[in-house]
This record gives sequence, structure tokens and C-alpha cells, in this order.
Amino acid sequence: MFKRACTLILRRGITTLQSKWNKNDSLFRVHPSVSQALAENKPVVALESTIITHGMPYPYNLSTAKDVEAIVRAEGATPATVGVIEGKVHVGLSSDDLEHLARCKTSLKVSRRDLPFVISKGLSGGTTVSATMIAAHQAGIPVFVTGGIGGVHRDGEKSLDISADLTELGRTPIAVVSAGVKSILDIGRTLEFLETHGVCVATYGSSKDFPAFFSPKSGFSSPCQVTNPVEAAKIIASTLSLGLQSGVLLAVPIPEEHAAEGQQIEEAIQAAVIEASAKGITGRDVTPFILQKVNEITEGKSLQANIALIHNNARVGSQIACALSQEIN
Ligand code: PSU
Ligand code: MN
Repeated sequence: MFKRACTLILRRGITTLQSKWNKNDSLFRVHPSVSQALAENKPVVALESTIITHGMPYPYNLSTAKDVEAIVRAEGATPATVGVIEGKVHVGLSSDDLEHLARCKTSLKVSRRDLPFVISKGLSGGTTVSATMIAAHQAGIPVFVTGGIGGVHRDGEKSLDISADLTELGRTPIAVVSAGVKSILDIGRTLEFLETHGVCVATYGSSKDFPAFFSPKSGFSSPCQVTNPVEAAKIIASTLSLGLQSGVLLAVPIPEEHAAEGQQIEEAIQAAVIEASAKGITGRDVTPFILQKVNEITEGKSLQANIALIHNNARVGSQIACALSQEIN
């Protein structure tokens, strides 16, 4: 019953996509490696691309994107990096597409609200967590790995700068594997907002502490904890079987050996937040500005930590996708 419900929900996504795909004017392009894996019920891991276009400088963005795909493959799953290329939403990018997004300085940051405009104009861009969740859901991919998600910004109660990633988690049944949220955000309010939107939040590992991206602990607790891929997969399978239509946030702490620079990075974040506000940076530009500033101040240490945690998330996320595939097939 449990398996049947999950499988039906995933199949529905794939069928919807395939029927769109069959039309000549399809807005979706599923890479053959991804459609084959889906057709054979093999584990697939969705990956985002704003991290490539806006999250890291060239050439680290390209090498990280390729390394993450290689890690997913080594764990026995198929990577499906999502991005928008000339007005089409691609689920699974070729190496030429990856290279194009990584090098192109004018690529847009594409969130849910940007999709209609970018598609209608035939533009290209990196998809954020929210837009990637939409594409993954349409394709029938239940597991998605990223570095960090957006959240409620500090002073968000006044500015209402709350990432669309959070509302997407409330409305789209995808499991997002991330290292939590950066301390540039208001972590307490981010967790409150996720609760309001009915998002199941679980820390992965030996502690319940919700991780803060560069630091394994934020001082806030997750409502749930899972200690291995099977437990995580059971949470995802339960969400699908219940037909909840909301997502799951699996928060994987940065490995201890890469968290050593946490304090220095933390101080750089404080300085970058102050500078962003002094320079009047707002809206979609805030996160990329702060990421770049923190990398500058820490002389690349934040970038190294960022890369290490994404690699770790890719490993854990792929193991979860494999366990889920066993659970529901
Ligand atoms: N947090 C990070 N690195 C990132 C992002 C967030 O640590 O690259 C990107 C993700 O693509 C995320 C987006 O979905 O920024 C959120 O942007 P905003 O805060 O504007 O919603
Ligand atoms: Mn915002």
C-alpha cells in the first residue's frame, strides 16, 4: 500500500512530464540519461544551478558542478542538474550546458517567480532551490541536493525578505538535502516559517542541532533527527504516501574537519551583512553579494568549506535517493 502510493505519485510526475515532453513546444528537456534512469526506477538526484551562476566564482563553480555529478554517480545514482537554457527548463545538463552556465556572466538567477519571464524571452539562467524543486517535481525526482537554502533574512519581519525556497518547501513534495541555512539569515525565524508552512525538518546525524552551513550547529534544534539514509528515506516515503504536497528539509551538518574555520567565516559574514546594508543591496542580489564578500574576506576559506560541504551533501543525498528507491520499488 505504502509502496504503491509512493510509486503512483512519482509515476504521475513522470507521466505529466513525458506528455509535455512529447509535444514539440515542450518547455522541458529531460536529458536521456535522466529519462532512462527514471523509466527504470533507478535513483536520480536533482541538483540546482544558481550555485553555478551566482554562488561560486569561475572556474570553481564548474569544477564543483562536475565533481558533485561524479559523486552522485559514484554512489550509484544519476545526477540531474537543473537549469534554464534558451527558454527551456533542462532536467539534466550536458557538459556544454554546464560550461555555458558557469562561464556566462549574464546568466539570470531564476526563482519560481522568474520562470514565466525567462521562458517567454528564451533566456538562460541558474535555477534556485525553488525553481529546481518545481522542475524536479515535474520530472518525478523526489530527492534534491544543494549547498544551502534561502531563508528569512535578518530584519525579515520588517523587510519581508523571505526566500521563495521556504514557500516552495511548503507546496512541493521534494526532499531537499542541504547544510542548513547560513547565519547571514535569521535561523530561528526560518525554522518558525518552515513550521508554519508544514515542512518536515530533520537534522541528519548524531545531533538534533540544526546546522548553520559553515558551522555544524546553529544553537537551534530541528524538530526531527535521522541517523542514516534508510530513516531519511522512510520520512520521504511517508510524505509521499500521505499525499501531503509539502517538502522535507534534510539538514546535513558540515563535516567537523571542514568546520575549523567556522569562527573566522562567521566574523566575515557579520562584516559582509553590514556592508550589504550600507551599500543598499536588496532583493535577489543580497545572497550573491554576501557570498562573494565573505569569500574575499576569508581569502577563499569560505569557498573551500562551501565546496567540502556540497560534496558531503551529494554523498549523503545520493545514499538517501538509493535507499528511497529500495523503499518504494
Ligand atoms: N544559499 C547559499 N548558497 C547559494 C544560495 C543560497 O548558501 O548559492 C542560492 C540558492 O540557489 C538558493 C538561493 O535557492 O540562493 C536563494 O536566494 P534568495 O535568498 O534570493 O531567495
Ligand atoms: Mn530574497
